[in-house]
Amino acid sequence: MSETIFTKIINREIPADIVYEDDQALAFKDINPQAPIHLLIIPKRPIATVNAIEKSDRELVGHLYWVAGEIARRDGFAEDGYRVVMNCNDDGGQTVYHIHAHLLAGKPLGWPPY
Ligand code: DGP
Repeated sequence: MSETIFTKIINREIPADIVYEDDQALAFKDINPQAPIHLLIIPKRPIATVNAIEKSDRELVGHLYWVAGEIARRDGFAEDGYRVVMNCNDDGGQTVYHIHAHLLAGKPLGWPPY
């Protein structure tokens, strides 16, 4: 797949406000926040869309959800609550083709999201 801006963030070629990193994942603040807390959690190994997640990727994708909970517990908003969501393709609102979990928190979030 072609490289996206998120690969440049992983490689520190462009700056980002990184809040978590381990061997498999990176989390950083969204440049256009939609909530008081809006983080993006990405795998270091790029996968273009949710459609491209393979069976062998299940542990990696599950890890992104574990990272979300870990950040929420660490930063003290786990009990208040939060949302973790991945957008897929045009109708899902995806603009960067390297899967990312949006972690939104810091206020009561509306549902449905339109
Ligand atoms: P989505 O629309 O689901 O593909 O979300 C992509 C998000 O990525 C969007 O909320 C804005 C964010 N974003 C795009 N470019 C950058 C960037 O260069 N830095 C950061 N921190 N976020 C970015």
